[in-house]
Amino acid sequence: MANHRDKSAIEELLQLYFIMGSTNCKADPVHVLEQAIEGGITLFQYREKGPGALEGLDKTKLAEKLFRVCKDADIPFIVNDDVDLALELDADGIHVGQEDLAADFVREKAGDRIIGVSAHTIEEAEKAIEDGADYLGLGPIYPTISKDDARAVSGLSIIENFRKNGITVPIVGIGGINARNARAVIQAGANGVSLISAIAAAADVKKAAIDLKRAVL
Ligand code: 3NM
Repeated sequence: MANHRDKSAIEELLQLYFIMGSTNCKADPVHVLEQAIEGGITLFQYREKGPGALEGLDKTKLAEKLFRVCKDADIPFIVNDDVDLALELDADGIHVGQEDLAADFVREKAGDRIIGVSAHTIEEAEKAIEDGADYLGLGPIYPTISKDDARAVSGLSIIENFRKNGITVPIVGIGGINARNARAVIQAGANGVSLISAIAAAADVKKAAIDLKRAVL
């Protein structure tokens, strides 16, 4: 596992952060990930959640395949909300939401791996940073179809408010982001955009990633 935990390194990794699991893909997830990497994603999160998600050995097997694709391409691999899987794979990081494991517990287990935390309020952000988070995920910025229990849409103002309140850690926006609205997320103060459907459900995955990369750079 390489050490990516330097702040400026994380800011760069967050630029185009692709998240997916088997239920988000129209095609074979391995192919989708390969195409997304060819299109220029900078970071990947394996998020096997929601109705129909793989469990147990099936989840582990897909994780191993996707991990291998990332390793071969030198793209860091983050696991959503599953510390044991992250440790088993020797993944580069773990992302947790407010309803998942506490970040300080994850930091204890995860050692020097990247830890991302979803935050919705300044208090949650400050706690996450104190607990050892390397970056914050803020959203949903726009309406999303990819998370059943998503909170109310926050709009761009959540990012602007966090920056105004002195939150300087790397921030990535999430929720309903696509090539048309991604630039605004960066302009509001985020270091990057994270997204599922704009890439995973695209008819041409590689082109979708290329278009998004152009929008954020
Ligand atoms: N977390 P899409 S929104 C995984 O608000 C996730 O914390 C969110 O998918 C949050 O890019 C979301 O398809 C789904 O909208 C993002």
